[in-house]
Amino acid sequence: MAQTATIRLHRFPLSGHSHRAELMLSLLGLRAELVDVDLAHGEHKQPRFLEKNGFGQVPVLDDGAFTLSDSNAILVYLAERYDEQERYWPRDPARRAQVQRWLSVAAGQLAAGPAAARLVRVFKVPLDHALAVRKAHDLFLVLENELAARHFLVGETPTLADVALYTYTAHAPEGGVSLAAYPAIRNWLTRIEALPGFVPMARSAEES
Ligand SMILES: N[C@@H](CCC(=O)N[C@@H](CS)C(=O)NCC(=O)O)C(=O)O
Repeated sequence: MAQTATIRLHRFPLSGHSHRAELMLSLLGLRAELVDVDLAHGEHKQPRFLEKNGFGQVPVLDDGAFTLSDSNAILVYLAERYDEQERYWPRDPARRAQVQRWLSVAAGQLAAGPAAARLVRVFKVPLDHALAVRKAHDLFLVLENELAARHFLVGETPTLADVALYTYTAHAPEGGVSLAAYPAIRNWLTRIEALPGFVPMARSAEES
């Protein structure tokens, strides 16, 4: 479907969950207004924002009168509504289920591993850094193995799975998780960065 309403993405520029949604908008060639939410001053816990997302988290998408939170839900919505060729959220049941498998990994192992390690290093959130780093490497071993066999996570073309996993994997070094041992993952990141419409997330100062 062609875009008719104004799309707004409420985001934080260094949030990987926000970037995931921003990347999807851009890959689909959609025009979107990016609205920065001031997390440092608690704007996301104010009533006006909580009306949009009771969890008080970014990202939140407004598409005209429709409001949606949760980055993976936003990916599914954008693909369902605007990806007419069904490239990113394939109709075939087996492929779609494989994409869903990776969306679960994005909300599970990716969030508990590389994303959590980055929260500690970049935002000084008091989580167990050693545990998060261990979980990140457990995940990356599986990813490395799967990506050695194909170009993208579900076959030879990109899907929502790649969009969901990209940002926190690419920015894992900011959390002290090196990608040096994972050549297939690094090649996959390069392939995503070469897609028409790719937009990067700003890098934070922390990197090792
Ligand atoms: N499940 C949510 C997680 C979103 C999330 O963790 N957002 C973070 C920024 S990356 C946030 O808003 N944190 C502020 C808070 O939780 O108070 C999603 O996928 O959108």
